[in-house]
Amino acid sequence: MFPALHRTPQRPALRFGDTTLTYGELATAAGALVRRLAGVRRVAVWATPEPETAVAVVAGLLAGVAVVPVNPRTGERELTHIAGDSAPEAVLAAAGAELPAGLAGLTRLDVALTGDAEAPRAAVDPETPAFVVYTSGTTGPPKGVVLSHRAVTATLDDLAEVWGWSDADTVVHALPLFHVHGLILGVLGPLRRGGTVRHLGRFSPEGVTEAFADGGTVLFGVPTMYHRLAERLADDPELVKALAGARLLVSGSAALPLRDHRLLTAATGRRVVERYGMTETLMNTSVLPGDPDGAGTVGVPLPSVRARLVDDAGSPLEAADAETVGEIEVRGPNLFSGYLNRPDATEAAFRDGWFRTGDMAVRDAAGRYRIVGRRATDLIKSGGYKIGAGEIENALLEHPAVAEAAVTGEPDDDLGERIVAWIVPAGEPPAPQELADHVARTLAPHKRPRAVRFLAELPRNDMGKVMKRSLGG
Ligand code: MLC
Ligand code: AMP
Repeated sequence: MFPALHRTPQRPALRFGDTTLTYGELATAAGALVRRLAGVRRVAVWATPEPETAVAVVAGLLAGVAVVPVNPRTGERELTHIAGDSAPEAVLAAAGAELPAGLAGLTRLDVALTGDAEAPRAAVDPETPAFVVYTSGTTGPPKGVVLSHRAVTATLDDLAEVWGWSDADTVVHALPLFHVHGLILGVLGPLRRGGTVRHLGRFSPEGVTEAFADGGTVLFGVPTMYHRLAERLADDPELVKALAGARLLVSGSAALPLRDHRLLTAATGRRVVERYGMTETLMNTSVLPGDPDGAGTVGVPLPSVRARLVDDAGSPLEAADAETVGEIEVRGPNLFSGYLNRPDATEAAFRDGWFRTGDMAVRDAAGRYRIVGRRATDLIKSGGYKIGAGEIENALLEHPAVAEAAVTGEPDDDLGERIVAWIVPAGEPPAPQELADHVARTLAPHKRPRAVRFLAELPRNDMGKVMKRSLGG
């Protein structure tokens, strides 16, 4: 997975704030943990935006132990579910990190940034699970997506080919390290190439400017981040200079609106390259850098990925007219191995060996896909996070002041979509902030409603089903 650990020990691998680790230092720090992981099958990683997370994940992969990255802000209920479902034998966390009660039963292994052990050189079987990453569905608690070493290396090598990604690149980002985008693309990607990761800790236009003034070459971000950069360009010549000097600007996890594409290109002369992926599939398509007509599309399938559009009956649509809408289905070595403990859900996700993404798209004559919507209205993309309406509704219904709840996503310039809770109160309406805090505490802060609207009753059809479209969802 990481040839540079042994090949170029002097080169910088990780830079988080003032902390830098070379490949040699990463190898010895991870090597020390590998020894302690003997006999472990699955390990949770307390995924703070710190170098310890990268060391812990590298150690897990070298040891052939499946890593379950945990959002350190996960609320009680979600954490109980993740820990119970994935049943890790141990948790890796930076020394001194305070862990919540939900992880208290696990053996704790402290991660240090120094060590004295050689990293193992033996190859891990490609079908070995590398990760279990939790992702929301329309209903129920999040599902654990099992990703093999094969899927991870296939996707990273495809991206390297298409983007000309090499050991000369320093990838700058501020993405969370418990999802595919920030962890697999943003940390493992540079490490597989032998280049450098520069993590900003938290996103800010100033941080981006500084990182590019100091050797950054590639920027990864979700559309919310690019939107915030776009809004700043008119008054910030240093930011313009930083982005204009980047080798590659990549956006993904949600659609980057054309308006932001245009603002960024007009100010910097650079085109933002969009790629399209999913936790279950890793990366499927990318705009080719240099394609002058790629904005507004997610580009073409990656070299080892096959993609198609199908109609409602599952029949392939051959049209390349940029008009005929179908669901995207994909197959290739990038695909996950299944949902953990959910053979039913795994089976339902495939049709004849093709993975059904749920994303609706058109294809143009050049083979580029343009996403036009989603099959499920109950999935919300906010800030690049996928969030199921059902899990938020269930959490809201547990609040004593809530009699009925429905959750929708509304367009939002900054977040893409914002979560709106429609509430029939049980008596005196609660303060909106109280409901937001309740969801943040139970599930996670990014799942909290950004607006709460009170109703006397929810609009329902004859079957009693809430008509979300009449709520605007
Ligand atoms: C706010 N906070 C609360 C709270 N309200 N905490 C507890 N209770 C409450 N009620 C805290 C937050 O934790 C956070 O803390 C701060 O307040 C601000 O939070 P926020 O308002 O949610 O941040 P926001 O501005 O909305 O964040 C925007 C963002 C973020 C872009 C930075 O959405 C983000 O990082 N998105 C990336 C998502 C991502 O990586 N998706 C990839 C999925 S993989 P503090 O301390 O931070 O201030 C995938 C596949 C693919 O999709 O294709 O890539
Ligand atoms: P997740 O399940 O969090 O991995 O999110 C995957 C979903 O994000 C996909 O099914 C798409 O709906 C969406 N997505 C990812 N990248 C893009 C993109 N570039 N444009 C539009 N949607 C995207």
